[in-house]
Amino acid sequence: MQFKRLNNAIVANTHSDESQRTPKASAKIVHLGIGAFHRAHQAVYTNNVNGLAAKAAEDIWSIVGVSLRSATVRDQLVPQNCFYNVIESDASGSNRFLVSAIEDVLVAPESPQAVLDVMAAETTQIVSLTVTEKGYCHDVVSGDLDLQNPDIQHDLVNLDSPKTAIGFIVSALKFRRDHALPAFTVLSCDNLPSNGKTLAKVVLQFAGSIEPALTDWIKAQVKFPNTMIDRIVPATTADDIDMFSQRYGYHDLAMVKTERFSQWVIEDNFVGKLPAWQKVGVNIVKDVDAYENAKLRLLNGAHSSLAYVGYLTGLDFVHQVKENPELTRFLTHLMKVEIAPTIVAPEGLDLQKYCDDLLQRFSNPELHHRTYQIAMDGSQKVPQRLLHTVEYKLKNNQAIDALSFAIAGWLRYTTGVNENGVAIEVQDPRAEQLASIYKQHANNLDELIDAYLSVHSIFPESLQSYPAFKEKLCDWLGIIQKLGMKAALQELLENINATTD
Ligand code: CS2
Repeated sequence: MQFKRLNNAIVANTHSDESQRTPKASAKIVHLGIGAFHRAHQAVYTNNVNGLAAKAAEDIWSIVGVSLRSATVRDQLVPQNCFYNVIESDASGSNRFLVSAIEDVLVAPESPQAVLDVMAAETTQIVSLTVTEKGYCHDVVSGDLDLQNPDIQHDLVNLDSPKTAIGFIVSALKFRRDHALPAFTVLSCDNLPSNGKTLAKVVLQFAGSIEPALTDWIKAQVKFPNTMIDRIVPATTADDIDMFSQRYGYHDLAMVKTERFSQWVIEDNFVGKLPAWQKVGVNIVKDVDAYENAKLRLLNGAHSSLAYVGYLTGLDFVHQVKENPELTRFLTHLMKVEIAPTIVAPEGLDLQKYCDDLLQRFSNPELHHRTYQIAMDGSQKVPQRLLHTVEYKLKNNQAIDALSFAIAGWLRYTTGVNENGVAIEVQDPRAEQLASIYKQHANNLDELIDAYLSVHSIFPESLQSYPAFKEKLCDWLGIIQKLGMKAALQELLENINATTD
């Protein structure tokens, strides 16, 4: 692949690049939520399939990315012909490569019809999503579509100009049904338990609200495979772009940085064609649950825990957390002693080694992965990342000190003020609700925890039958508030030692 430097931008200069991609592409993926994660993960696998296609009789696939909100990614990618670099690194160094699988980027609020047109086109075989937990517009505990969500209410009466991923999917599927076109596969790539099943539930509830017969067609024709996706992809910063341009001589506004590790496990449950992903390292299996459980509880559970505890001890980056001996002891105990025994490992996976590998991945100094980035949207993440594990432990009469410490750390974070009295900008759809609970009950810890636990779209009602959970949260939140996070962590570690000695 050759480039020329033009207007200080990265621009592919050969006809062969273009002819290798778009004109020959016989099938399309429409991807909703074209952020850094998609560009460093699914788009890379598809790009690798296209690389094979030159040698084997594989189809060339192209991706049409959709931004559901802002025009930023389109404005970065389209002037570069949608080409961009991925920089992979670990402790041994880094390398870069170019991705050319994306054909175009559409900005949904500018033209919802253009998005619907490409989703309705028969060449589109797969509609995939990385829209984060809150993009599913559901109650994370019950899994039900949130009919009070204003965007869902809008979409239910404006199917020709939807705002949400759910609205777009149902509208495009309805068009296909009405025009006797085949359905597409809907591929969730977000960190939700049984993400395909979760998505199917909200799509069917939405469809049922507009036309019950449509739900029957979707049930019969559409597939929603579950997936486990894994790659740590921090948000690209202006410094990353500058460093890249100094190192390689190209100003690539759409570059993404990531680790070398990458994993994708997909349930074998498709309608229509799929790229030859299994030839480029994707594991297509009968059942994804065990992989997803291990990843969500161990990687994401540890990530959220280290984000809150690390942020409140003044650490900005994940690798700094890993450099701190106390925090590492906390994490190791949390993962190996409290979380791992709740998981039935997928065949061939040694959970203790998996934990060691994760701790190693967290120590990657090249990534500059912000604790603040992971701390976002806790109300949407904590239930599946930590509370499912807590419930399992309580049912089995097992200790939950590190788990409840992490959850107390999250609650402390949502008060919106750090230990120096400086405001934290808590980015979470429930930030206001959690802050107002704190304001109302700040002087009475017992009442405060009761008020948090009564938010059943975060804390399942079933947790109320275990008084030990409330006691632990009261203990640890009280200690964190009284002593500060660092000293509270010391106390936790002494406590853990005393119980495991
Ligand atoms: C992280 C994830 O931001 C977060 O909440 O825990 O994005 C994590 O980096 C990925 O799931 C890793 O696969």
